[in-house]
Amino acid sequence: MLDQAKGNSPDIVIMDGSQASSFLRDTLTTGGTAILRGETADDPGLGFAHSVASGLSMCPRRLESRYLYDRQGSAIFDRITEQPEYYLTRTEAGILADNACRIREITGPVTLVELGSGYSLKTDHLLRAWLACAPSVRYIPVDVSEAALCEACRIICNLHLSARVIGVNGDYREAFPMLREVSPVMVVFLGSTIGNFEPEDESRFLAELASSLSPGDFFLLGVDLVKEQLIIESAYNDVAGVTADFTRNLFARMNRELGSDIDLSVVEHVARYNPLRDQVDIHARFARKQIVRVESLGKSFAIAEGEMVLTEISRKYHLEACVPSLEGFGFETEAVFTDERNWFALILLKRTDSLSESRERRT
Ligand code: SAH
Ligand code: AVI
Repeated sequence: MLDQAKGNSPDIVIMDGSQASSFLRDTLTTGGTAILRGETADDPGLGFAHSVASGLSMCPRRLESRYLYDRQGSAIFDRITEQPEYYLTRTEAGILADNACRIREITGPVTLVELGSGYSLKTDHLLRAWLACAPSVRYIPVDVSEAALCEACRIICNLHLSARVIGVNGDYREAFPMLREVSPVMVVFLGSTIGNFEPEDESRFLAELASSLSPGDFFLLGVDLVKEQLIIESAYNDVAGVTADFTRNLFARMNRELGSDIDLSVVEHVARYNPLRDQVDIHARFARKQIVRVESLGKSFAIAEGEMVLTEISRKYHLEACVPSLEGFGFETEAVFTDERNWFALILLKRTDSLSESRERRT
């Protein structure tokens, strides 16, 4: 649940390559909070328009999941995390609460960079562990959702007056060139958000991350583990219908930003677990034919009755395969923390001295 702490909104600064690093250094030493707006931040409409047009031209059609998170989408996701069926957030928060101090012992006083931070609610366990050992903490949350990022920065700075917080509004990769500047660092990627990548995108992401980190830097990764099908499928089909609202919001966003004119009552949420691929496939099923317009591009797409449009995948992991695979990208495992049911894992990795050896092992 979001904290309603009152306070000023952080300043928004438009980021431009070289300026970003001096701005980063200054703000991290003087304190306070600000948001850097990256090149991949969502401009009103255009990036989204091209992504939708490209996704609806595919066969089968599929949309990019990053666009699920506008102001409304982030707020709906926050409600998903409170649903009784959605065990992921609760379980990971428990692991963090139990192990944040141990993680800080291993890493020392590194800067925290969090990818896909959302409202940064679980991160508070880490921030508190860092502040229990030192008077200040440097925290850089990175998220495409400007609304969630601003809210997170505002709440953290009100709760922890000595925290130095710079939000980066844009794609995860926007933060990669900064990692050398702020090393020693721990990149934090929670929530099993890595599971929303296709396998080849995940590999590209891990390779780029490893080569952007300096030897000795840390990576803390949350992954949802393979378990009974019914438990996983229920998490994506909550009885209150909040996950269905989340899927539908992508089309509501198309109406708001692209003039798509979709009848939202025909958009059904379908989430099924595929045990052969260890992944949940989330589709929007169109109960009736629709013409979807993308006004700014002058394009229209006819979606047939019964057609399914893929909006998201959520992959689940086997620890025995996942840990060696991560090591193949140039990490060594420092610790693995799980809950008592083994439903979720937090893996603490350290960038090795050289990437070439691990590349050889991977190929
Ligand atoms: N880490 C939080 C939020 C997870 S939801 C938690 O564990 O609860 C996924 C978050 O990643 C959202 O806030 C979304 O806006 C962000 N996100 C999704 N795709 C992204 C991308 N390509 N680049 C940056 N942020 C992204
Ligand atoms: C952010 N991500 C890890 C969530 C998940 O579980 O895959 C997104 C989500 N989609 C529907 N429910 C939750």
